[in-house]
Amino acid sequence: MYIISERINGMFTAVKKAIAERDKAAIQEIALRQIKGGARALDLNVGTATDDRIGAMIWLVESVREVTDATLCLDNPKFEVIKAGAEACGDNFIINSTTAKEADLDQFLPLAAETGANIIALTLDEKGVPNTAEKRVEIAARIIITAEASGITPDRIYLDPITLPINVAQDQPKKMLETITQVKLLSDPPPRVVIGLSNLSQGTKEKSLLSSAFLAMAMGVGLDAVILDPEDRLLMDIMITSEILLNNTIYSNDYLKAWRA
Ligand code: THG
Repeated sequence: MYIISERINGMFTAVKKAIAERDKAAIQEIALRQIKGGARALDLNVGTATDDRIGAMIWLVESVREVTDATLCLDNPKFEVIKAGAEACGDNFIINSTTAKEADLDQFLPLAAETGANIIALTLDEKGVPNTAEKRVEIAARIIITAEASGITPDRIYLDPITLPINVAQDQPKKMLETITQVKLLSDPPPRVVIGLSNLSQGTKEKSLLSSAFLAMAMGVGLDAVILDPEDRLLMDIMITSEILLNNTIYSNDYLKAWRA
């Protein structure tokens, strides 16, 4: 499983404050902790910390780059913010994200093509987030075809079936599992699939349990990557155990210890 850290996000009060005050050490400490926990990439999301999203994104990239070469996942809906982040990165970044809206694909796909970056694509279009798996798969197919025309092979696309909070959309997780199963059949090589796991448990009481159970299910139908907090011990234990059960890593009685080493 490709782990993307969710923690460098202006949604968190401490991060919001660090961005506003340009407290580099605070951001760098989170980055290093998340990598130690098992993150291979770091999602960078400035949130609402400042009106200057471009300046904040560049600052985040530069701050994190001082302490690690890990892949940076540039997370913003605005193309200008992603573009500025991409320039600050140079290489080794993921674009997070485009939608299937024509206006977005027209901007984000050429950036991915030019820079060679992998790109996350949300299965939503001008009509918003679809309510059915079928519609999401249809949008995914459109993304893959449009990307191929720009020279981006399906294995460079991380489709995101869009995770909604369980307390307002309880019918959605099952539809996401159906979507993941089906989009894997769309192309050869297949597209990859990523989810923002914590969206599921936003505003709920049993965050770790909800996240862990759903992660295991999503891995079972072919999830490739996940945005989460690797410092959540239960969640990571379930993730590592699921890798064992799917025969992705070799079993030993000390498999948890071995993975962490
Ligand atoms: N897909 C893609 N990118 C994404 C998401 C996605 N990026 C952002 C987000 N979703 C993933 N990151 C988070 C980070 C934190 C939380 C949820 C998703 C979160 N925070 C807690 C809450 O709201 O309850 C705590 C916040 C706080 O402490 O203030 O849940 O889906 N491609």
